[in-house]
Amino acid sequence: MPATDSTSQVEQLAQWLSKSQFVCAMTGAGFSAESGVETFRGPKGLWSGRNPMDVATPEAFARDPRDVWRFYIARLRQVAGVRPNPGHLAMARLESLVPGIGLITQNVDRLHQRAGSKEVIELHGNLHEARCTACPYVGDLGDGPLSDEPKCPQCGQWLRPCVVWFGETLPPDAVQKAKQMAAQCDVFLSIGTSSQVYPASQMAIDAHAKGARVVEINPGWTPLTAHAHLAVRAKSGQFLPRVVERLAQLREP
Ligand code: BJW
Ligand code: ZN
Repeated sequence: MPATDSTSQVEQLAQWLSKSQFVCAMTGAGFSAESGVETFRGPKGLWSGRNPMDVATPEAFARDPRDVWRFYIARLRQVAGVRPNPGHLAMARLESLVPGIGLITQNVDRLHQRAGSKEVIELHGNLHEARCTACPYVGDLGDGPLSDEPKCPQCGQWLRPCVVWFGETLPPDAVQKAKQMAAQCDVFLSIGTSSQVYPASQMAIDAHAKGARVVEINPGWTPLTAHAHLAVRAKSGQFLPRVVERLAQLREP
């Protein structure tokens, strides 16, 4: 029987983690929601009132780079003003409680790193760097570029955010590592993601096919829910710390 109430779900997941050699976690925008970072989809999402194709495609950038930069500068400032939430801290603590962990994120906010997670696979890039559209230059943006016309210090052409837009390929190293991790894990945690964006959405399905237990933590339903061995309808910043605390107890001699 699948666990349904939240205490038995905490126990179930802690038990599975305690028996795992390798755990894979895929996080999405909902993981940072309790830090105050807006999500993408849904009524209060970052994109409500805006068509994603106006800001998250290379075509949009080619059409109106200033508009796209205004969107990303606002995001960068928002992220600079928030902190990792209890979910991020619990994820960092989980590293010391399981033999191996692979943390894959679709988020561009670097909150996992700020919480202390050591190795984070960033599938969709990050908000904190910009790269040149014409030469190999990549630079740190600090807390945000001063203008909405950031240009390359080496060749004078437009810089663009180091994020992955629709229709662009993901960083090949990151995808390769993430796929390897998904293929070898005993438990795959899908947390705070709509599971709508490929190829990130495929990794839980691949892990499932390889025999991993798939666990979703999300207050809402997603296309993954029907495939999950355990679907937890809760906020990650509330649920994950309880699981990690219980796992720590199980680990005590
Ligand atoms: C909580 C919570 C709490 C709330 N606790 N949970 C048809 C047409 C065109 C393209 C395609 C197509 N079919 C497939 C594609 C490919 C496309 C794709 O998947 N599109 C789908 C939308 C259909 N993918 C791509 O283009 C990717 N590239 C690719 O496939 O290359 C090969 C290729 C090339 C050319 C053609 C075809 C293939 C690239 C994808 C790049 C995604 N980029 C973005 C923007 C990044 C930069 C930025 O940040 O601005 O990444 S889009 C956006 O979505 C962002 C996110 O990382 C990503 C996923 O969003 P996420 O994390 O799921 O957030 P939300 O807001 O959607 O959901 C939040 C969830 O949290 C909800 O479920 C809440 O319930 C939950 N939640 N509070 C836990 N407290
Ligand atoms: Zn340049």
